[in-house]
Amino acid sequence: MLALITGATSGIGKSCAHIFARHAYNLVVTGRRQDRLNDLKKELEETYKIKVLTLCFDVRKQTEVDAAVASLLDDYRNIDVLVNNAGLAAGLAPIQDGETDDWERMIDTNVKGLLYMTKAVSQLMIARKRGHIINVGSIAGKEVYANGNVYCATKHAVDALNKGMRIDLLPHHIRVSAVNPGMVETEFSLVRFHGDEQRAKQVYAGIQPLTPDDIAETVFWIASRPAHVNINDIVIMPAVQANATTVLRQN
Ligand code: NDP
Ligand code: 8X3
Repeated sequence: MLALITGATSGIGKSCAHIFARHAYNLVVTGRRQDRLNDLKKELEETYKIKVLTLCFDVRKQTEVDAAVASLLDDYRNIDVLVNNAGLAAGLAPIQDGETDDWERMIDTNVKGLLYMTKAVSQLMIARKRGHIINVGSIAGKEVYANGNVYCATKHAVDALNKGMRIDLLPHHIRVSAVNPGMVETEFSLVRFHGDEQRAKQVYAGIQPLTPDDIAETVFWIASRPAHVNINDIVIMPAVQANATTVLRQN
């Protein structure tokens, strides 16, 4: 079995790579940081005795996405599971003050990048009449919170695309699922706050957030259901988070 995981250099994607490898999947792992991809390949191949191919590209650039997928040879074209995970939030500001560069990064990565990956990989899946696409959405795709405007919009788009893909790919025997997490401690907040470590730390102060492994286990569980079962959509939250904005903190 073979899984392609986008955004495997950190956080949820990296944890997904570990859990699929532990279950004897061979992997294609992607991201923009080749050094991290190299380290991950070495670690996974040594630990789990599987095969790992790294593809370093930016999901925002369709030519890079298409070239990366076209470069897959032989068995690496037989992708059983695509985890559309690469994504980010950039900024947390009222709409009138938002940085347009942040907006473009989020829209280009979370929506257009996911679309480019899906188009390229689903064509390989269609040829084999099998496959499973698992989209990493967010609680921000189910609810809108103050200052989350554009990030929430991109994740609402992922929610809609998850539903649309499931309809369009049904005749081709391709399953489509989504995992929508609440707060997970990764590099997410560091990226959102443009490298401000203090501000990123505050997001998780006084709570036990989800771990990337919590999400990866859910992704793998979805991928490992029997062939006649599809998990459409899961929302997974820390026990101390009731919805996007209601969080029980201990001071
Ligand atoms: P991280 O910042 O830890 O990981 C993000 C990953 O996405 C990295 O591997 C990064 O790789 C990759 N990535 C970002 N932009 C690009 C790009 N343009 N091209 C290719 N790869 C890219 O965050 P998380 O693990 O938390 O985020 C993973 C997903 O989970 C995202 O879609 C996020 O929206 C979602 N999510 C996160 C939550 C959280 O609280 N952490 C909650 C709900 C959803 P590189 O920089 O090497 O390119
Ligand atoms: C990440 C979780 O609550 O910051 O998608 O939107 S949240």
